Amino acid sequence: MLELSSNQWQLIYNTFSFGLISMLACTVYTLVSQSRVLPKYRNALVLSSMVTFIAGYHYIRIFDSFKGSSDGFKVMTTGAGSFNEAYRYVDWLLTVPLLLVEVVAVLALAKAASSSLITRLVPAAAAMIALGYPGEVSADDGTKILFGVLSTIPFLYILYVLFVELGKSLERQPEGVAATISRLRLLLIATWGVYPISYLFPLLNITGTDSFMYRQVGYTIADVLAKCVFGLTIMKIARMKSAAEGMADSH
Ligand code: RET
Repeated sequence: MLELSSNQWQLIYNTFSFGLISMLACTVYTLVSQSRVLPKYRNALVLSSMVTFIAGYHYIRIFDSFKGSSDGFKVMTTGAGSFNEAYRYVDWLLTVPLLLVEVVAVLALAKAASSSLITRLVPAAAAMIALGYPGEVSADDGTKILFGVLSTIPFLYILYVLFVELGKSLERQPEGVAATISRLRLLLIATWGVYPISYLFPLLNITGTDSFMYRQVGYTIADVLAKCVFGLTIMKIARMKSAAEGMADSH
């Protein structure tokens, strides 16, 4: 049982509310903007809509779980009826592979190059999340370290593919697009870094109400950046490439 102050409790509540509506609004925006990009980039937008839709659903569940596990400003974190963190891992298991496919889709590379990237990135992303989960739920430091290290291996592999291998295809992108893709990768590294750092909290003995609050608020902000702002950047890239390929600007 964590006894939050009313400010802490309300900050978490409001942050979840903000996360939920950001996901829903972003889903609508990328869905209705389909015709603003060339057909070959539309799949990237569909993927972004799917990611934020799935996340919106999970924020409803997380929000419900937070209210259901609260008694006043006290939150139950263990035992029956406790706050359910597993929703986040289920969410990542679905959305992280989709986010990577989204990046590959917006590049619109030759079919062989896209398939090769996807068949390496998707299993690595799934392995990273699946291996992190047993460590996340374990109370034992040894188990946490073991699964943390195992999960870091596919994480580093994903970064290698994105930064080293994908870098080669950037040279063939139209002017201005390469710079936006570089910014997209920076956004990715800055936001994805939040998750393993927060995983380390219990190992560093950062526990209690403050750490609970920072974790929930931090995850939610990272999720909005990694899914919504990321999706909007993908859309910007798709529009720049569509324009470079002769699509008349609708505005
Ligand atoms: C875990 C376990 C500890 C080691 C590592 C992890 C990485 C998690 C990441 C999650 C990314 C989530 C995203 C969510 C959505 O928008 C599983 C915490 C490396 C990178 C991008």
